[in-house]
Amino acid sequence: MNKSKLLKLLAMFLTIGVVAAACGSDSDGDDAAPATTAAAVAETTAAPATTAEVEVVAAGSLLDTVQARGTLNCGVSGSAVAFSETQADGSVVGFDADYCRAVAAAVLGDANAVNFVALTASERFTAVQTGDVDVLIRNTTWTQSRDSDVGMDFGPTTYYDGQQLMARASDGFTGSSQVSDIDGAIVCTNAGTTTEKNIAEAAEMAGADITLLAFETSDEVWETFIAGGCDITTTDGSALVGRKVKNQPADQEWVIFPATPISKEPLGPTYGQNDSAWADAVNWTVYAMIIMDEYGITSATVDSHVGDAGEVGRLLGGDGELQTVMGLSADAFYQVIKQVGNYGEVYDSNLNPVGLYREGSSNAGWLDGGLIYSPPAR
Ligand SMILES: N[C@@H](CCC(=O)N[C@@H](CS)C(=O)NCC(=O)O)C(=O)O
Repeated sequence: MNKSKLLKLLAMFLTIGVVAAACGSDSDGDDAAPATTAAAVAETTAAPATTAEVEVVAAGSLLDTVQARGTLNCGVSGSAVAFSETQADGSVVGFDADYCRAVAAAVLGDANAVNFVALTASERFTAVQTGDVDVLIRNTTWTQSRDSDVGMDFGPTTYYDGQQLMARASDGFTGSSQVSDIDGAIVCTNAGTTTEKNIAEAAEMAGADITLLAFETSDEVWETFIAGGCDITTTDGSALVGRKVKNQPADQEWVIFPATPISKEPLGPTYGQNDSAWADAVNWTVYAMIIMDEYGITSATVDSHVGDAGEVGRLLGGDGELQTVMGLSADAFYQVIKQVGNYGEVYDSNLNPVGLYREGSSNAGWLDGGLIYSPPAR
């Protein structure tokens, strides 16, 4: 090994040491320390390899690791109604869970090759940093600090959400209530979330003096709210809708407000930063599902579109396909649509049952006035 290579490797190990120390000082899940994977550092520091040096500097993308392992480790909530709910048999169902399956179908050809890892909000980023999960698909909001300081990269937004509040109608709240109306209230939420920070800031700006109780698990939040230990609970609007459907006791009436959410919560997949091949695989899985939604091609009809001309044909593995150059099989996205479905199928099957519909919402396709949009497959 020549001297310059030795110095570069030394620099790589020093960088990893700094990262590890920074991780140790993390006390707040939402402000977790920067994560830099060994692979990413190696990629940025490695000099052109000669044959003799290959084994020393070889460090590939997580894509290679996942394909060699044959299973995708996917971080989810496990208790997010309609997004990721762990069942009695250990399986996980929901919108987020289906995106885990979609990535497994694209990368491994098998939507069932997923090891679901249930994580609380404050555990989630550390699980990515330590490599416990390959991708996190857990009601996670894309924010500036998570994208930079926390060391994550974010894939396409799969659900445009916003934070709202929920209270009992018997306490005088209605769907038109505002944050200024919660003065003196005890508010429950989850630790390590954007929610916790947004409500503290919104209440202060609205001149409402609140007591904020932050719990590690969502179940604790809901048990406390139902028992009357807090007047208000607050989180992503989709979670409030799901919990109202699932947990509202017969003798209580819960109301959600304000009508316009207090924040933007774009939710989608996230993974460790600086691994472009892995990011591309995850991102284009989502984009392929969005494009097939635009064309109205579903799991039931996809077989009759293999061999189509243009974008559809390319995405399904035909002439001009671009999947193999990404390290995927030519039919990777055919497998996604066949085994899991397009964006709309996954949305409707998981979210319509709790009363969340795309029509008229930001989650409609761009041709229908929504924000769901993909770059072209070309
Ligand atoms: N999107 C927010 C909040 C994410 C979050 O953890 N929300 C909790 C509170 S709703 C959750 O998903 N819980 C699962 C549930 O609803 O039980 C973030 O990324 O910080």
